[in-house]
Amino acid sequence: MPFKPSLLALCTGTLIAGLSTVAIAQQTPMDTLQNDAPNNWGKWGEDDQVGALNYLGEEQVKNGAGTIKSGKTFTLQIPMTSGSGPVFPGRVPTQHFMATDAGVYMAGKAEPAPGGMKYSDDVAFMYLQGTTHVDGLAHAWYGNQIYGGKGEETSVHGHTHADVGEIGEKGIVGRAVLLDVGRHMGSDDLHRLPTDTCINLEDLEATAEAQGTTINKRDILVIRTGSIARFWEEEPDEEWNAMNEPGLCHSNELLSWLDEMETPMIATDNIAVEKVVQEIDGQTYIIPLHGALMRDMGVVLSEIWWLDDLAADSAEDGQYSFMLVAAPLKVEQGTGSPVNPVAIK
Ligand code: UVW
Repeated sequence: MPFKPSLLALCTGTLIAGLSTVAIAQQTPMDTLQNDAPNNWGKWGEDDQVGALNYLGEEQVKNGAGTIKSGKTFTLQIPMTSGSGPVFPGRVPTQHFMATDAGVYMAGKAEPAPGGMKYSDDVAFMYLQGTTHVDGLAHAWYGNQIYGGKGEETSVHGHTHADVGEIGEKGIVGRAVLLDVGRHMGSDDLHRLPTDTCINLEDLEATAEAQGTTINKRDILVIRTGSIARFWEEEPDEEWNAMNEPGLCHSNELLSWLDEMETPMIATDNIAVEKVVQEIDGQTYIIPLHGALMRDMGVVLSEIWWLDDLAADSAEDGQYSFMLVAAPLKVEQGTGSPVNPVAIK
């Protein structure tokens, strides 16, 4: 039944507008789903804005550095191609334009600078989640509360709480493990999961075991499905489609494990970390893990990573742990930010 606010609720809502506190929480199927699931609101203080990233401190940076053996580096962003890229329905790929190039000199519209120098300039229009990106904790919510229990009105005209700029301020540095579920459970040739595959906790554990990887508390989890590579293939096994990509599926076991492991962030090579459409107890949910992880637990999500080169190298040398450095841009009040993460082995 749709939520119908009472007169009292409306009056109360008006009174509290701007206070970033919600007096009457709207009820949704997500509330039922999340009834017994972990919730970290208040764990790092009432005004915390970076959630489980608080688990990443100096010790975790040193643990990350401790994994470095060869000094090999891998950049994990997909290419940003003007007008083309895997994006969630409703978004458009980055549009990139030259504002100044040799054409302006050739057309006589500009002269070289004294001394002979010329220069180019460019400009882009982009969804900040239109490439490899990190989401701010305020990016997705259910009911009328975002991460930390703040009111959803904090998103209006720019997030005034838990925006991605806060994560940009902190930066993301630590020990990460690659869980190549695509290689462990997917096709022999492309090491890719079939579309619509649900990845569960036991799949993560089985993958770690097959790889001989120890997952430590506070490790950043980097999960490979093999899915996003379809986007660039001329003859993919299936057309890339945001709505049927393989991904994590909601379960209390998974959430409790992530909570016990004090997981700060999950990054994946698919569009949404999770399987976008999930059927749970006869109810359809779209991106329920965004609600469970981001809103309720403060676990940071990062998507559309390019993991195939790192995964191939890991399969060869057997090293699945590495130092991860990923600094999103300090987009004040932003929902998300492009990022080019670097893995150092
Ligand atoms: C979705 O919202 C589906 O993805 P993202 O978290 O990247 O915005």
